Amino acid sequence: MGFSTDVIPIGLEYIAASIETEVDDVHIVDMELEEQPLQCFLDVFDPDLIGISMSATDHDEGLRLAKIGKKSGVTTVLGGYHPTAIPDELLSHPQVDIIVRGEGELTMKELVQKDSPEGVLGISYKKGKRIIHNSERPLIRDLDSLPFPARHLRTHKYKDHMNSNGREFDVITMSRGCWGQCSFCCEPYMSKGLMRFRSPENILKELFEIMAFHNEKPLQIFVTDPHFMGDPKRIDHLCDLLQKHELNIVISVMTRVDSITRNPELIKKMCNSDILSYELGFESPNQKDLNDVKKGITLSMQRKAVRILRDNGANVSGTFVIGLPGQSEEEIKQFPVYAKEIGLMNCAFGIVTPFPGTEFFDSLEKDGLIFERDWTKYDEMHSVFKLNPLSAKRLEELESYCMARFWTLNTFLDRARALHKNSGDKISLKDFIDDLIAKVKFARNASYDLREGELEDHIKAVLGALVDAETEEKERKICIHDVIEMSRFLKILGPQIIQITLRCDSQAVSYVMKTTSRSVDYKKTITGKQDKTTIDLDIDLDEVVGSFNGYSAFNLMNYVYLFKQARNINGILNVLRLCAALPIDLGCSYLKDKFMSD
Ligand code: B12
Repeated sequence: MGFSTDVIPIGLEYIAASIETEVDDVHIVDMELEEQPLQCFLDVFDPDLIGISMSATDHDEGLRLAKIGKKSGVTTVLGGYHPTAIPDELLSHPQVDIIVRGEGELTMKELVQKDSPEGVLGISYKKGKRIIHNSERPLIRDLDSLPFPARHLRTHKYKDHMNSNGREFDVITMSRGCWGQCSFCCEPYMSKGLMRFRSPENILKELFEIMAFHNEKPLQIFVTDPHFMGDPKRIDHLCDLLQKHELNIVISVMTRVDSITRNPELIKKMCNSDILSYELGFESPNQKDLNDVKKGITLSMQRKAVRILRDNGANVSGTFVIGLPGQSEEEIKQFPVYAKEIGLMNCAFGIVTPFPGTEFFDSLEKDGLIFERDWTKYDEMHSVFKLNPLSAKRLEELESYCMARFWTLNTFLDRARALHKNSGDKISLKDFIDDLIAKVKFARNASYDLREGELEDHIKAVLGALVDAETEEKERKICIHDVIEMSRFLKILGPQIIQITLRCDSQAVSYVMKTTSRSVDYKKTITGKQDKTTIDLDIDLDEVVGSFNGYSAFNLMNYVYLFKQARNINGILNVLRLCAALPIDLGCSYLKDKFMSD
């Protein structure tokens, strides 16, 4: 998910805020985005201590940074979910001095005050050759007592790459912990099932501070709480405050399915208070899986939750985990079918990952099933434990399959229709294409980075999924012109049969659309290509995914050899019509790109 949004280091900002008054100087260096090497910052700031925030995937990188720090004689401290789970393993590395287990604010403050780890609760450290684990620090009960995150120390502008809604982006933490006991989640060991809540007044105060930080510009704020609706009464009061102050902020949250089904009236109020995007953990369409992972929800709750959210005009996203013990290929292929059937508008499928410290890890470890010890592979995109009868490679391909089978053209249309239901307006062609391109960019960047060396097999799984989806979606086809405002587009384009072919090696899948000057008569997805067309575009996926120039350089149309592919003068005229028909700014930039580069 780090490919879809810049990750704002809010944990470090909390820690910086809590020690700011105790030390001469504190800086936050975001090594995800920074172009300078760490050594430059060590040379300039000359720190006594560096603290490194780590998840499992940061294991190697965190140790690399600690090594650089240690070489400069700096005390190194690691914190976050991963170090909390495996303090002994990390302390076995000579470059690591101290681990902060659990929440860091009070522990770090006491550490810098005392200038020694001895007796500081929540710390593990080395004394000679021995590793000492101090007792646990109780969880922070009064979250209102914490200073707000030190946003003023930011040196980057963070963006949500999936939303081009023109709003600036930020994150906020309104509660901590989750009382769920899902066996694969890190929260049970991090928060011991204890939820803590900030008061709505304290949250509002921070929202005002965030608005001032962004110079009162319209904002989109993501709430980091794993279970936003843990205390519905407080949320109800927060909604009163949000409505009273009419802040220009749209809010995205993560919560549990059962909190939605238990509080349908509150959902209505939340949506009316601009809490509009909801991410829910669905995990599986099989009750047995839900029971096995102690999810504590039922399939009918899943369905009901989606309906409540859609009825209130919310954007509803779901996450699923594939590869739980006992799942077969055929079962996994049904995950995206179910996700579409219950009406999810956004969906991600991850490979179930036994993070150390979780109950799931312990049970697989006991049975000797974990074969991968490279923690950087613990990213929910790689298979790390034995799963009969599926191979690790096939499971990883199935992850791509599920994503592709969910994200069909029909899904984009359904989500556009649902999001515009309340206003009654159709979505503009430009907004529709922007949404589509954002998702294609995300898929491309994530695949290029994480599926290196195996891209071809993944692309083939994707092409297979698109054709399988066609069969299953036949009954619930949505008319493009009913959802997208395209009367001008169709008038200029006129009657055409457009074929867009995606190919990899000898495998090809084509989208075929027949238009008149007023409607899109049909759209279908076929294996291979059909002969009778007026506009024929070929996209070589290997070429698209393989040429990587960073986030911004990707322009889908660079790879569509529109004009080169036109077979005769009529073909060229039809392509010209297509470019002219596209929304003015899109059409112009495509044409400009083509003529400038050819
Ligand atoms: C919000 C969230 C996200 C957001 C982040 C939004 C943002 N900040 O901009 C998004 C959706 C982008 C995201 C993405 C991912 N996430 Co996430 N995410 C979370 C979540 C729900 C809350 C984390 C949070 O912000 N907490 C609030 C802040 C204040 O707390 P904090 O960061 O933990 O910091 C505190 C302590 O940890 C500690 N601390 C942290 N760092 C340091 C450093 C030092 C020096 C010290 C002393 C202390 C310390 O002190 C801080 C203050 O108390 C957790 C937990 C959960 N239940 O799901 C998962 C979680 C952290 N994510 C996880 C994962 C796997 C991912 C992804 C890999 C998912 C994916 N497959 O793409 C990506 C990774 C992205 C990346 N490049 O890092 C795992 C990590 C597991 C692990 N052991 O490593 C978690 C634990 C979920 C889980 N499976 O249980 N995530």
